[in-house]
Amino acid sequence: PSPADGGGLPQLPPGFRFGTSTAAYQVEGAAREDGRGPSIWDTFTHTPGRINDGSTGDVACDHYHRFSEDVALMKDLGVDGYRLSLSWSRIQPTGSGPVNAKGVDFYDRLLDELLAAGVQPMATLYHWDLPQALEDDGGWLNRATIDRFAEYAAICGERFGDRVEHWVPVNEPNVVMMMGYGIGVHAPGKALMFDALPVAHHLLLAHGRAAIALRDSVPAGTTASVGCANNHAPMWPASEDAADIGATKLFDAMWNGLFIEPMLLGRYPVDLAPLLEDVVLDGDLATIRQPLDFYGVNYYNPWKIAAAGEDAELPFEFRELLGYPTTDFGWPVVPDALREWLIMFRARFRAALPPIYITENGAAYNAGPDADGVVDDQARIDYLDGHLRAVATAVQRGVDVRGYYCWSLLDNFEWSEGYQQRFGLVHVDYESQRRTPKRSYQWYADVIAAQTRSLG
Ligand code: PNW
Repeated sequence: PSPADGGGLPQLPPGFRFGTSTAAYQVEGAAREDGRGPSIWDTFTHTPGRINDGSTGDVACDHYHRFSEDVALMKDLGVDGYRLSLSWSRIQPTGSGPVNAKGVDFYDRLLDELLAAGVQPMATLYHWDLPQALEDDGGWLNRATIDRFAEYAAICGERFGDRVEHWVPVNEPNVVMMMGYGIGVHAPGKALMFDALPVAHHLLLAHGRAAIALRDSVPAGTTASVGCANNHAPMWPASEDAADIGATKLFDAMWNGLFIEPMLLGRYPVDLAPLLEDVVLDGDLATIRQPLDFYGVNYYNPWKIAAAGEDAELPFEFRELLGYPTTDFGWPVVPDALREWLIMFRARFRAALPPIYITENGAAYNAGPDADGVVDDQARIDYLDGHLRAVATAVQRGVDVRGYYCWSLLDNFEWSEGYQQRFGLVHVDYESQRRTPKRSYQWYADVIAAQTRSLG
């Protein structure tokens, strides 16, 4: 290893932002404290049979009470960015009406502590925890939810806009559409198949309306930097068969294009526009296409797609992508696909594309501390190393990537998997709430320290 390449560590350009990422329901706990109202994830996790290990986010990492310790971990790690999400039902317990002062206080204290530690906050307004009261009125199938979201966004802009560096209105609208409303493995647990498409349109409108509300509401003298955090996965056909290629194109349009095209170009992919005709009203596409200060990409792995059989419920099928290592979650590890995807994304959208941040990337490896208390997660180091190098190469090829937020700082509540999948740089013992930095934490600290040195 030569000093020029950071002693064998990935090297990113000067000023590149290194961070970590979490979400409120996955880490906070304190589900019924200080006036927080229930969200659809409280309802979902308390419904028997929904979560693989029967767990809930009631306590999670108890970050609500332990955030100082967690910010100290970030400071020691050397990151200068943290992507968190705000719990809507902590701020507005029923999703509308007056603000819960204690909920706002919590985020005040957290944001202040982050800034004092030299960590710039990126705040997501909606990381899947819709106030249950709004779900009772139809949730994201109801256009009125968008008005409530814009009001909530304005509250957040006004209260936190002096301290939040970057805003993300909606995390992964495609996952919400598919997992929450399409197949029902996430809250609110609806399996509507193609009838879930209106959810995509409403979440896109929520994104646009929140962008407007944030920009209008941040304190005088500040400007809101607004982006997105869209999950993108390269879609690879299972064979050269026309049917498989066709199914792959359709699924690619539903997972990727359905969100990219309206946000960046103000239109739906041609193949999907007819399916949305009834829900798209005049002016909607202009509302969705707000100028973005950055484009956030959550990347984990490519998917392999095949055409489904005749009487299947959906026209596509998901196949195992063979020939690659897999994480403990079974997800294939394909760093090159991130590099290729970023290069394709820039080539295709050019001037329409703002600077990119990788707003999530990481892997589940579930080992805990050994007899010496060491969490040896070399496989996570390899995953992160490969993906950071993929980003570095994309940057060298002209893709404007400004930062990388590793998912996740801590092991946490992994949605329908419960606590069984561990994505953290820091191990969490859920009995004692003890935090143990893993080897990957030290490795990430070394990567960050090596960048600082290369700045001279
Ligand atoms: C993302 N998929 O979820 C979320 O933003 C995080 O909250 C989550 O913990 C993390 O990735 C790891 O899962 C995803 O089906 C859920 O492709 C599903 C998919 C991707 C991301």
